[in-house]
Amino acid sequence: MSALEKAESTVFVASGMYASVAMLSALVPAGGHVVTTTDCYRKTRIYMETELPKRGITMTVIRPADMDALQHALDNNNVSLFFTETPTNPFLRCIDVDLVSKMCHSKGALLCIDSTFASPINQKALTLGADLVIHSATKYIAGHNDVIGGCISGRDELVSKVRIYHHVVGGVLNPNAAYLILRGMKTLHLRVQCQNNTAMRMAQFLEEHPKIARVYYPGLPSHPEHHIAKSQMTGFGGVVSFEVAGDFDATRKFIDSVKIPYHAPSFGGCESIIDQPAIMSYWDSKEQREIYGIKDNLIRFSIGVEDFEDLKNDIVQALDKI
Ligand SMILES: *Cc1c(COP(=O)(O)O)cnc(C)c1O
Ligand SMILES: *[C@@H]1O[C@H](CO)[C@@H](O)[C@H](O)[C@H]1NC(C)=O
Ligand SMILES: CC(=O)N[C@H]1CO[C@H](CO)[C@@H](O)[C@@H]1O
Repeated sequence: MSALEKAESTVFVASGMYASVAMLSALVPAGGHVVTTTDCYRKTRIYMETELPKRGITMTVIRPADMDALQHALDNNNVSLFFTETPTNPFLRCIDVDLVSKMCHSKGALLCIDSTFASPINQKALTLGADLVIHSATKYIAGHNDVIGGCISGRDELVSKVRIYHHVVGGVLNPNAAYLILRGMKTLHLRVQCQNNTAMRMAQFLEEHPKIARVYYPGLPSHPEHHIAKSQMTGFGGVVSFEVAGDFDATRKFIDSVKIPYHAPSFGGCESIIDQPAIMSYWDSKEQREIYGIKDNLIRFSIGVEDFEDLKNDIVQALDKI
């Protein structure tokens, strides 16, 4: 992992979520201030909103492209850390890592990138200026939808602080998970290359389809941060989000009609996975859906290693049903 991310040091832990928690616990002092973005893995945001205040840590949440808001937060607070995904979940927004690292460093703040959506094959955030990179190894790294794990990479001085916290608290990766991750990583470059290619073709195909209202994929020129993605990524990954031209029920019918992808809330594995966030990861909170722009017709499609034509034909027959 250190070789892939060009890091001095890496610590593997029990899950991606725990990697974030351990990093925040070890590196953000009581009374510190953190900045994060609106579009992100929901549990990370819930953790930051509900747990960090207990240690007197305050937070600014910015829109992914709002660099003025980041500068404002840095100018008006003693910011310890900017923690963001790029690409983000579920809209695949991209943050200019080189730019934000310079902004953070000039104010003495650390930059931690959750690079799970990119995988270390498509993006090496440390070489772009980040201080730390986090992955949910549950996704591309292990790549088989059968194991949970996470890791944190960066300079030894920073990763050591996380390791010391981790050795006290637990959250240890179990040996079988470690074995499955090592085994999965042998094909990481092959899987991601295939997923890059199939997802790009799928995004282009969906964007042209009359029953699709909108496609979110950083490889498409229509994506708001396509220029950033092109400059800092070598591929755009396997997740394509899109909105079906229809209401909640049409979208549910579409999801129920696809035959190849599993219905589940993860991504990055060999099997394609499809999910309707309105009734899965965001089912419990209509208010949150509205705040974060999660519409009833939004679909998150994680492309596996199946043949493009098989997946396309499956999508076509499911769209024909609505
Ligand atoms: C899945 C995910 C996590 C959490 O990882 P787990 O391994 O499921 O705990 C954190 N960040 C992102 C971006 C994720 O996709
Ligand atoms: C900012 O916070 C750091 C700890 O993260 C602390 O060492 C430093 O003294 C603080 N600076 C100011 C100006 O309060
Ligand atoms: C690193 C990598 O495998 N990148 C590939 C991702 O997919 C695109 C095609 O869409 C290739 O051009 C990249 O080489």
